[in-house]
Amino acid sequence: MSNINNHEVGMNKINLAGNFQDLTCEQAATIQGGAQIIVYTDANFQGDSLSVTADSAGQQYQFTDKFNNSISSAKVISGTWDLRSNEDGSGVGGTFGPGEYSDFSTFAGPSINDTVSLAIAQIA
Ligand SMILES: [Ca+2]
Repeated sequence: MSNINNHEVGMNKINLAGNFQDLTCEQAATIQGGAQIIVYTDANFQGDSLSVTADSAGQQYQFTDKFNNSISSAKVISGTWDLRSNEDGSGVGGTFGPGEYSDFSTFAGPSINDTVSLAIAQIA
């Protein structure tokens, strides 16, 4: 758990708590189910893969070994994930909701291809 750069995370948590009673049971179950992202070292979901899960907002995962500075595609199964190039949460990065991201080298702005070192669960 970290407090780095997490004003947004904190606000999300407050909003979730405040709105909780308005959610349907199904929506609540989805949120309580946590966040999951699967990362791949190559584009198009190829190469080595790693599944990362979080059960609360703000949880961080630091990539090591062959996954550090190597991720080139990802699938966000649930939650929203902030991917950052530096281990302290700074640097280039992006926020990814549920979906498939087949090639990190094709996004607009500074490329995050082969740069990601940290994943932060924004909503879980
Ligand atoms: Ca790569």
